[in-house]
Amino acid sequence: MRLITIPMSHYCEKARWALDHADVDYVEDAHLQVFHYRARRAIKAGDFVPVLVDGANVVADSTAILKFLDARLSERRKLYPAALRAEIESLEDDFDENLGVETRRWVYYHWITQPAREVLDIATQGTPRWQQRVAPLLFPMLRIFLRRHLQVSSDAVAQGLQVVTESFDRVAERLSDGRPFLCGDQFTAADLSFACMAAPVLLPRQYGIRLPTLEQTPLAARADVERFCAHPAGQFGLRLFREQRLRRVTGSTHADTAGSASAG
Ligand SMILES: N[C@@H](CCC(=O)N[C@@H](CS)C(=O)NCC(=O)O)C(=O)O
Repeated sequence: MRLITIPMSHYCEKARWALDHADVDYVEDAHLQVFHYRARRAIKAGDFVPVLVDGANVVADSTAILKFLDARLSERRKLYPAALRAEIESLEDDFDENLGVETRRWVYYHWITQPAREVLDIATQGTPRWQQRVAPLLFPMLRIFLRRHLQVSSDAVAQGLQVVTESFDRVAERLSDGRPFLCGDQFTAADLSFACMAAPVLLPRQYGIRLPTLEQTPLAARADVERFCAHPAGQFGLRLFREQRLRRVTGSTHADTAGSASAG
């Protein structure tokens, strides 16, 4: 299988985690933002990554990829156990469409003004060497494009942080009866999705690529990371990464890749 990604994308991390959970051999076809359009267009796979290519099957969208992989899993490891499916789907949808959109906006807001070298050190992990070479030249244009494309402004980020906080509060409320996972005793797609969509404000060490440390995070963003990491839902997300984020050694489709991922 081949997974087309933007390596830092938390939707792509969701698909990577599911592939690792399913213990499937795959290669990651990683591209820097905007360069991914080329890879995706080549297989006519719609507008977004992640896209999973399995022979003739082309599966676009992280949720569709989880469901595609779920069919291979034993009952005990299923991400969508039948009895809980509706509840899991509704939580997953909420995390993907609300929490994930706002944590992504928050990341771009804080990182887009940072020096190109620091941003690209994280963003280009696992991408082809030619993309790593041209990225610094294109960075000023990329900055303008992404800020517009993702509607990054201080007002939108302030409103978004409210959405993130409310989502964390709802998760904490759900867990307050002592259940180990969002839907009870079993790790499901709801947990996996929450952990990934929350990851930008938690910076888990087990993420599929190396994320910046708190010390490498722009000053203005640190208080948010500290607050969300200390929140009971943040503690839960970090625990999921520690205990459930199994890693497989995966290849890359880019023989000429430099600086590929190492989560440490
Ligand atoms: N609902 C989609 C969202 C995926 C998504 O937003 N992917 C972003 C990367 S974070 C993307 O491909 N953006 C490209 C673009 O906006 O043109 C999923 O779960 O896969």
